[in-house]
Amino acid sequence: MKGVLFDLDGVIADTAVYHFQAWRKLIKDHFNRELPAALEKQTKGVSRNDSLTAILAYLDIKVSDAAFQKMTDEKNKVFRELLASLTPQNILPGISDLIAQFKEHDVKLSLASASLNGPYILEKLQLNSAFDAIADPSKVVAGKPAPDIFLAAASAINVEPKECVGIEDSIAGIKAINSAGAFSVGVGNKSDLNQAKLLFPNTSYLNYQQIVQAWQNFNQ
Ligand code: G16
Ligand code: MG
Repeated sequence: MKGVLFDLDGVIADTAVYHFQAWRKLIKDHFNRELPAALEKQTKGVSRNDSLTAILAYLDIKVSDAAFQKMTDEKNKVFRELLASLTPQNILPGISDLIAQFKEHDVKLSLASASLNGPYILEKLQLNSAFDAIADPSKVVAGKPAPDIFLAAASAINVEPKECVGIEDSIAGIKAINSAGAFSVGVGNKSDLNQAKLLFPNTSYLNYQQIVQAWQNFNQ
């Protein structure tokens, strides 16, 4: 195992809370409608545009392209305001230790987040220097569940996908890792992430030795 492809939201930090808070505010402000908590799952790991598409489909609302663009910009503005208070204390439990273990074993770290705010979030968490590369989601053709962002993240550290593990909390993300040909490590529950090759209930359980062992067994 030579590389690790990290999802950001839900794995490194719980920015999903801020994403959904920003979507809720946007929908309340524009349509005076509430979003059910269940919709959060559908926007997890999914690009900004695909998230709004899913939300509007749920609400059965159609908007013009210009209004759509305005709404995504507005959501991002609120999201960025919420991110301003982010500090290294927002790094999820177990992640700093796991990163240290990877680095100790010369495993390269690459970010495979759908978020265009990835570099800003890593900066706020003071994790920039830990990463060898950040794949640019604006340069990939198709978002998760397509494999593109994970392929880009592996390529950015010059490691073959099969020599990488990908760590994800979303259904779309696990599918993307599997299609990229990397070994998928899920963080979450089995009913959602049943396609993950290795699953941990939350980030505090992530364990370097277990990950390496499972990757080796899988590739034997
Ligand atoms: C994250 C979130 C998604 C969000 C997407 C795009 O993905 O899980 O909810 O819609 O990024 O974010 P932004 O609007 O900041 O570009 P990931 O891949 O880090 O889980
Ligand atoms: Mg995620």
